[in-house]
Amino acid sequence: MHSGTTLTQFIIEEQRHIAGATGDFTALLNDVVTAIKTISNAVNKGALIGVMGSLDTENVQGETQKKLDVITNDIMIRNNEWAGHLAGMASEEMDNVYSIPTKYPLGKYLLVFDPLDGSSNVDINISVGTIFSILRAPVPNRAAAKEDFLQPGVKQVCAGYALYGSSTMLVLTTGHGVNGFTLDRDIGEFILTHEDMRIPADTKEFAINASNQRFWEAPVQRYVAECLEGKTGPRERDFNMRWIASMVAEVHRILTRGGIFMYPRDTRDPSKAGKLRLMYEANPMSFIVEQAGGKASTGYERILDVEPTDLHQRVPVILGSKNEVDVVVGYHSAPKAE
Ligand code: P6P
Repeated sequence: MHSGTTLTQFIIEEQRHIAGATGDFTALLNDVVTAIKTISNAVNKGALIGVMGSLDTENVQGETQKKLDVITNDIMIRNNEWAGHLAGMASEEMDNVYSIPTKYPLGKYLLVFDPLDGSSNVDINISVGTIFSILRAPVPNRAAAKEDFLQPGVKQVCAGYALYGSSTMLVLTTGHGVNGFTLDRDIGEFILTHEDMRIPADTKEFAINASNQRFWEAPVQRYVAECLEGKTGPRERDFNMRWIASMVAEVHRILTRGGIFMYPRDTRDPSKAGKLRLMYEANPMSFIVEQAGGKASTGYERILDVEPTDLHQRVPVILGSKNEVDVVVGYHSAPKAE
């Protein structure tokens, strides 16, 4: 018999912190967790059950969909649509908001998610994840319209991610710190293994896709160049670099040992403002990072303060160890070099 606190126990205790939370929140989070366990099983079996490879369809982002993108999206929908806790759902894989079928009751929360982040890695067996964010519906028990989802990240009730790696982990916050749970497959329960996760204020490890270097804006060019200069440059220390191309894995590494992750604005398509999506990647991850003592900025403003204008809008992302994020943000407000 395990001695650790189970996620179920933890959620019930957490619910006491959330103003106005009733059993609804606990039951909703349990449904999300059931979906995550089901996704973990599908991802873990992989080729054994024929879920590898791509479809000949694209999602709203114009990205080719993996079979698992669609399968995991369906798992999130099917596990969360029926219980009466939600007024609607939104996903990276769906153009429009998902309306709860009329046969089911409506509830007071909104669930926003990226069902399988980093899915381009799934065929090469690199860690992927699920990212989710829970908001309050402006009008409970009424079918939510797209506008109801367009709330700044500071309004999130809960944010979390599942990491399908060497072990399956669930990391979440409800605004009172960050806690990590590891799936014990023998009993089908998540057990508290990483209590009160904190991001070190300083780091010597940066993460960015260096192949885009020629498209970065000047402040990011300057920051990365100084990292590469190491001891011989103005930062007077050597840096290490990582890039997994799976945001969930990058953020988990930063929560575990510090670091800074950047997917900056890119001059190729200024309208895109970067690659990562605000509502179901940047906002939930920023909530988690801030709750663990880190910082998350677009370079120009706190990510959690960004007022959304579209369900699938993108933002530049600079997050992680707060003193390092401050350096990059400082370069964004420094006078342009003559
Ligand atoms: P690139 C995965 O597709 C993702 O959305 C994030 O998980 C990841 O950090 C980023 O894109 C990787 O982007 O351009 O390096 O493939």
